[in-house]
Amino acid sequence: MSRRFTRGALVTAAAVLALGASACGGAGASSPSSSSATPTISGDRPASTAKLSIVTPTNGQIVHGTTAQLKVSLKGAKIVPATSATIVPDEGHLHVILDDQLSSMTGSTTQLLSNLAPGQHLLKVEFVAADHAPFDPRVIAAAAFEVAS
Ligand SMILES: [Cu+2]
Repeated sequence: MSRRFTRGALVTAAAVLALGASACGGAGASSPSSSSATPTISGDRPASTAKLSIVTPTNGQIVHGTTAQLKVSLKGAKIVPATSATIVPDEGHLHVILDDQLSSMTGSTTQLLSNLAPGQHLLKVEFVAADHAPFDPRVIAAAAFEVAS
């Protein structure tokens, strides 16, 4: 089993995330008179059949030490390598976002979060399509937890 989520892919996904965030803020600038003949590349994302939730850490949990076990429940979809440009509603992978920073992309529903600083943290996990971009509506779960020394 080779490790397919390379550093380069991670950087690409971070850029995609950043683009998505800015696109969300500045939408609606296009002229209504523009023809619909132009094919859209980034629009019209499919909906997903996935149901995602964070099992641990639980929302409000206090974690002792510098690590926390992330466990995700994913139903209605399966995880595939992030190498395909073919977008299927029930196939994708997970983006783990800690404190609004993309922490990892993973094909696993369990992961040890390490090097956690003391204090409050906001954890988000998103099920994204094989091209790293979100579904519409987004399949995302969040949990806030606190690291106590
Ligand atoms: Cu990704």
